[in-house]
Amino acid sequence: MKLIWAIVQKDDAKALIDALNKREYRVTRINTAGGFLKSCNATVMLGVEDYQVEEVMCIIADNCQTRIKQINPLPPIMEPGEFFVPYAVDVEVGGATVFALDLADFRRL
Ligand code: 2BA
Repeated sequence: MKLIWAIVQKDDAKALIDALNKREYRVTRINTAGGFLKSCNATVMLGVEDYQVEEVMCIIADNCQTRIKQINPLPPIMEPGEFFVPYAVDVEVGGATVFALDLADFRRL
């Protein structure tokens, strides 16, 4: 058995969960935030049999898009007479960051 953690963009989470539920996967969604962009994303957690891992990876890939986000770098500490020209930096985010961990036990009690 494997425990899959998929960190996905908030905009993709609903479609992904709907697609997983449609294939009868049970999932838990946790609202999370990335450490770099500090923006909200979603972590989808599911326990599956080993043979189901590849199907779940395909469903994640089919439902999660890569997007470009812009960030504005913080202005540096300025000396008098210096000036800072702010410019946005493009960052490519996602489709999804997925971890598959070996699962020792899995019960629904
Ligand atoms: P964030 O940490 O907010 O990162 C968003 C995007 O910013 C990343 O997209 C990557 O393109 C860029 N980025 C992150 N750290 C960077 C750095 N130190 N220098 C330059 N660019 C950086 P993704 O790689 O697609 O990651 C999307 C989200 O997945 C991340 O949001 C984070 O929440 C999670 N994640 C990614 N890798 C992870 C890891 N190894 N462990 C835990 N969470 C991870």
